[in-house]
Amino acid sequence: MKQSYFNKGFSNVFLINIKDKLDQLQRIVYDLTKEFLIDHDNTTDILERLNLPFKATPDNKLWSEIMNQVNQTKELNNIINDKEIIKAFKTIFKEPKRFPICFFRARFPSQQRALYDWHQDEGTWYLNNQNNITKKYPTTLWFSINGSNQNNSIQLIEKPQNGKLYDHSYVEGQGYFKAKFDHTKIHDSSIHTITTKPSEGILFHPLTLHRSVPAISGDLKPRYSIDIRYYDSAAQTKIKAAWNFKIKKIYKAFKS
Ligand SMILES: O=C(O)CCC(=O)C(=O)O
Ligand SMILES: [Fe+2]
Repeated sequence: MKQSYFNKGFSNVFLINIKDKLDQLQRIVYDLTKEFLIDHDNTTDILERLNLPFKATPDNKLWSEIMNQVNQTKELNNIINDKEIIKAFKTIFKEPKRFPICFFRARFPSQQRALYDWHQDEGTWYLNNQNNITKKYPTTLWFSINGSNQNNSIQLIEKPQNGKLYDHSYVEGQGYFKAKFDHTKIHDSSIHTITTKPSEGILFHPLTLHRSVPAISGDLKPRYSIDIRYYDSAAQTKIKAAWNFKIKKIYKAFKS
């Protein structure tokens, strides 16, 4: 696990055993979405129900409501703080500490705001100058709630983790989620599309380029995941950022 993380920038997909807590969260998500799913038998296995297609594409308002509601639950918080999750981070960190930015994400069919272009997670908060965010360099554990496949998971680009932070541009409705880099330098063979069963996850470095798999039209099946972030409070990390991104950061700090 550790070796793959340091050589490629991400670990293998692995199982995290938090069955009861995951089950509780799955039920919350189902209750919030059941009326929008195709007609179904509500006695089937909860996982089967969580993988049913929607009747139609949820609009922005509905999507935001579901995201916000799940993000406020104690059941989500219980998962993020679970000892099995911390154990996963202990495979790469000495003293894992929770990072403030952790999200439940619903990738809904054709909901554009839920689809992220190539980015490095560090780039998404780099311009934020708050003390609890800056220079922490958290690792992300992308954790699957209802499974994911080649069409709805994430893709990561393999690269040793001592890379550099690219400049990122702002995407409406998302934030600094678009890395500026030379796309011709990326070979198809270095792009990894993951697949997960529910309760499986993958760890990736804050400089690892990744994105949501682009949407295929007509796909009405939801994909639910949590990006859980911890950093190592025992580590002394330094990274190199693109000069123009650095200037943006200085300018922003100066203005505020
Ligand atoms: O879930 C996705 O599609 C993207 C998630 C992501 O970029 C992240 O967890 O950092
Ligand atoms: Fe990300």
